[in-house]
Parts: sequence; C-alpha cells; structure tokens
Amino acid sequence: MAESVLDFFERNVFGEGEAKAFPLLHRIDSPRDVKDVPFESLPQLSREVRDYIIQTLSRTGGHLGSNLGTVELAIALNYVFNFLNDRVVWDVGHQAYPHKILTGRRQRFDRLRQYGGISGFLKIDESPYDHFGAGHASTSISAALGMAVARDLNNEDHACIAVIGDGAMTGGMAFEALNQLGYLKKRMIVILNDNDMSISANVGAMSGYLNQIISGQFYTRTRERIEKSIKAIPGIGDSIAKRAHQLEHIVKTMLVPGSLFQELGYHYVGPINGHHVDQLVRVFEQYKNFDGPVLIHVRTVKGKGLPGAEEMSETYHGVKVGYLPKRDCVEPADKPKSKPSPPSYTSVFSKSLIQLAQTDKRIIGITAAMPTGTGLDAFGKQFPDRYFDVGIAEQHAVTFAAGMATRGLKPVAAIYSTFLQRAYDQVIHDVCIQHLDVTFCIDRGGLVGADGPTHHGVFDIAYLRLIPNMIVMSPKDENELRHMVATAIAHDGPAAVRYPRGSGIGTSMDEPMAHLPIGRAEVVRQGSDVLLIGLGSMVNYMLTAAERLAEEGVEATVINARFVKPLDLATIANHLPENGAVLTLEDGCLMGGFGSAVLEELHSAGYHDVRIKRLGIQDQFVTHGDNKTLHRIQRLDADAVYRGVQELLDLR
Ligand SMILES: Cc1ncc(C[n+]2csc(CCOP(=O)(O)OP(=O)(O)O)c2C)c(N)n1
Repeated sequence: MAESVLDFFERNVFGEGEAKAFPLLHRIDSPRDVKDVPFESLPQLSREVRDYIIQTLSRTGGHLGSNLGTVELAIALNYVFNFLNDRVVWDVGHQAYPHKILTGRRQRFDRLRQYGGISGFLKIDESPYDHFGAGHASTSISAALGMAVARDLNNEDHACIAVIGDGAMTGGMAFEALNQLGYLKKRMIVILNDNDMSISANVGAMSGYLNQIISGQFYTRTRERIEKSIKAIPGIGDSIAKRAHQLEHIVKTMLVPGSLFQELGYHYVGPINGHHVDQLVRVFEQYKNFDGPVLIHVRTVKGKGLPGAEEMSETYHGVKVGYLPKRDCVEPADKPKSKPSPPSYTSVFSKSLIQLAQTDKRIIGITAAMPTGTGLDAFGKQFPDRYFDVGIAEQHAVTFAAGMATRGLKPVAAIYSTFLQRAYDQVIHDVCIQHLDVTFCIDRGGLVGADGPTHHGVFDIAYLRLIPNMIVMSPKDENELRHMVATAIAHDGPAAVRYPRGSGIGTSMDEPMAHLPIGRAEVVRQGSDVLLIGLGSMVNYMLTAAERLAEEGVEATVINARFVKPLDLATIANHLPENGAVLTLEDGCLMGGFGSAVLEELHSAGYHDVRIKRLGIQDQFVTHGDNKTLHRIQRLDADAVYRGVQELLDLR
C-alpha cells in the first residue's frame, strides 16, 4: 500500500532519509558550504533544493511557484557573493525560500510560516543573511541603492544587489529608484527576475517591452517601422531602402536588447536563462565588481520543475497545506471531510459588485495586481471594458480612480488593507480633499495569519477614520457586506468598506441589497449590565461571549457599530448601562482605532463617567501564525471578551 504524504516526509525528507534524499543539500548549513559544492554539481544541488521546497510546502503551504523559479538564482548568488559582507535585497521576499534554505535555515524550514517558526518573508532580525525585510513589492532597488550610497560614504567595499521580479517592476517605487540609480551611477547590480507573471499575468507596457526583448521582436518590429517610414519618403525612399543593409547595422547597434535600460544609464546584460546555474555563476563573476549600475535580465519560469505548476502558475503562486499532486511514490494527503465552508467575504464582494454593475454602467472595477485575491477577476470577465488591473501600483490605482470620479464614473478600488497603506496620500490628497466619489473595498482587514506583520491589515481603521469626508464601515457578516458595498457605491463621496480574510459565518443573504442609513449602528442584543460594542466580524465574538455571560447572570447589550465614521454616538449613549461599563472590540490597532473613536466621542459629549475597556491590537507588530492563535494571543476572541467583562465588572 502506498504510504501517506506525511509518512513519506518523515521517512525521506525530515528524518534519517534526509542524507540519502538530499546528499548535497543536507550538508549545507551556511553559504560557506554552498561554495564548497563542486561547480559541476550545482545543477544537482538545484534539483535537491527544488525538491526540498516542493515537499516541505506540502506540509506548510506558502509561495511555491515563485520559489521554484529562483532556485538557481539563489544558489548562484550565494556561490559567487559573500553575503556576510555583500548585500542582497530580495523584492517582496516571497521568492527567497531557496536563499533561506542555503543560509542556515534548512533545519527550521518545516516550520515555515507557522507560529514560532521562520517567516515566509525575509526578516532583518531572523538571519544575518536577510539584509532587508519586505512583504510589499517594489522596494528592493531603493533599499539596495541606500546601501550602495552608505557603502561609498563609509569607504567600504562590497556588492549591493537588488533582485526584483517583473511584477514588482510595475510599481512606481521601482521606477523612482531606477531613475536615481541611473543618475548616481553607483556600483550596484539589479537582477530583473522576469517570469512574465505577477501573481496573475503581468500587465503594462514595461511587461510588453520585456517580452519583446526576449522574443527579439523589439529589434525586428522597430526595423520594420523604420524601413516603412523610409520607403514612404517621396521619390527617394525606395532607393534608400535598397541600401538598407548599411542602415541595418546602425539600427541594430541602436536597438540592442535592453536599450531602454542602457539609455537610463545601466549596463544591460541578458536576457539569460535563469535555470542554467553555471551561466548565472559566470555572469555574476563577470559583473561582481563592475563599477556602475548593471541590470542583469534573467528569464525564469514560475513553478519550474513541478508538473502542472509551470502551466498553472497563478494557482501555484501560493499553496495551502497538502497541495502536493499525486506522484508515483506519494499518495495525496487524506483530505479531511469537512462541511462546505460558507462563502468568503471576497467572493461575496465580487458577486455583489457584479450584480450592482449590471444595472449601473458607471461602476468601474480597479485592482492593483490582485485580480484573484480581491475577486475582481470575475468582474473583469463580465465587464472587460470597465475593469482595470493597473499592476502593483496602488498609488496610481487610487488617483486613477479619482480622475474617473471627476467625470461621473463610480470607481471601486478593491485593495488589500495592508497595500492601501501605500496610497495614503492619494486617498487624502486626490480623493478626500476633493470629495470624490471613490469606493474603497478593503479586503484582508484584520489579522491575516501566516503572511505576518507585513500583511496584517490592522492600521486601516485608524488611518482612515481621521480623514475628513471619508466614511468608514465594516460588516459583521457576509450578508451585511453586500449592503455595505451597495451603500458605499450609492453614497456620493469617498467611502470605505473594510472586511476580513476568509469565510463568512454562513448567514442567509438578503435580496435585494439595501442602502444602510449612513452612521447608524445596529443593536443586536439587549441587556443592562454591560455594553459591548463591536466592529465588523468581531461582533460575533461578542455575541458568543454575551451568551456565556448570560449563563452567569450578566446581561449584555451588544451593538454592531457598522460605521466607524460617522460613529453612532446616539445609539451608544442610549444604551449605556447605569454602571457605565463599556467594552469595545476591534481587529485593528488600539491606538487611534475604533475603541478610541468611542472613547473620544463619549468624552467630548460629556459622558465622563463611563468605564471603557478597549480590546484590539496592542502597540506592536503582530507576528505570523495561524489566525486562531494570533487572535487568542492578541485577546481578540469570545474568551477575551468574557474575561474583559469580568475585569470590568470586578467579577473575578
Ligand atoms: C505593494 C504590494 N502590492 C501587492 C502585493 C501582492 N503581491 C505579492 S507577490 C506579487 C507578484 C510579484 O510578481 P513578481 O515581482 O514578478 O514576482 P514573482 O512572484 O512572479 O516571482 C504581488 C502582486 C505586494 N506584495 N505588495
């Protein structure tokens, strides 16, 4: 009988079998060991690293496709450079698993993204080989350039390298940094890891340009265009064109691949095959000490080496535990027989928007490189002319939406909470000051689990509620999300709907979608001993806690705030218990957040006798791990509410 995946791993990957299954890799405990691998054995090491990732991720989940594409790159970099001295910045850091495995973290790799285990991204405090942490895209060239400038000012001597994907290259910051590096002409290497994919297919003119370089079309097309123009010159065009072979030489030198980068001041190298480790090593050796900016254009394949993953790279960008497909020796993990889960907030948002857009042609869907993550892909299929994927360009997405709003359209920018941080000035300066009708559908509000601090959406409530003209709301369940999407779009001005990652609670859906009264809360339970005010899905924890408290004779009123701004002070004030005990709960930062809003507004209105306990995210960056554990640690669950009330009422 074939053994299970987990048994297979225990035996072959993490147990005694490791030495046999990974004869080169199991000896690598630091980059020094990489340098000891014979040059001709580097392809074998690449196979082992790739296999190690494929098998480990079946237990941990994580960014699979991107990491299968960077195996040779990480090996060649660690083979040629000395990263105790040289500096490397991996953009986003989601593709740096091979780098982690080679830099002393192989033994801990099976705890990837788990609570207490290693991070799925690079972290400056996790290893001396992680020179710059990230999680958001397009920062690598700026950071590496900062390091290069520091090196020169400090009279040091080392390489500075940025590894950036073609997806991350669509971000404005990447261009800002390229611009400055081309001007400063610092000794620095930019490695463009070009796999023609972001999470979804890459978009934009730069992506088209890179493709032309790779296929040689840039040169051919431009030559054809020049030839056509010459022929069109009246009288002499044909005879000049006949002598075109002389011209061809001139044109060719002008149009070598990468001429755009050359014009910007870079020495362009490539495109080179990023899966030929020997070739990468030779190129890195050659340009290691090059005195000026070099752009090495490396062509890689997302999902390289895993059947199915290369063809379906979007599906395999990130995988869940147990993804591993059937193999000869490995049976797929037994799938737990679970009840079908309720629809995700993302899919409910997606369907609601499509429904609304069917009758309102002014509605436009905008995503910043996250069509599947935000659910806007379905909208794009239905309304291709009213759908825009702008690339990893949140700032542009917001101002682009603002421009549309000035002309009577109703743009909906669907952006994860954490990524909207990028566009904060645009939200204030381009949308809110001008009171423009842009709707923000903010997915992944709250803690997001395994991706950790760079991805938790915990600042949005605080950073949005202080902006004049902005309306901020959060639904207690997926049904209310539908009404809020409709309400925000109907509202003539800036409005944000913020909802969490994952499934709803399985509630029934009202039809049609209603327009909620702006700034009105909902009282979901009546009691006289304590007032619980929750925001968004946190209200459900409050209801559970209220049931438990009732069993002990404590009756709670529970208010679903719905709106952070405008806050329904009247409803809150009307339900204050005589003892003044109020508890708020939010899955966002406490400082300046929802509880603060309640506290401030009650105080300003003269309610100075209330005793408020606020539960939410403390003044710290929350680590990665499963959301249940993180919620428990941050005191964001029913148990925390129950205990909070006991503390508040001195019942303990
Ligand atoms: C500011 C920001 N927006 C969105 C994302 C989500 N995201 C993570 S990886 C990725 C695609 C990156 O593509 P690329 O740089 O080409 O790397 P690849 O995964 O293809 O190797 C996106 C959009 C992000 N990390 N940061």
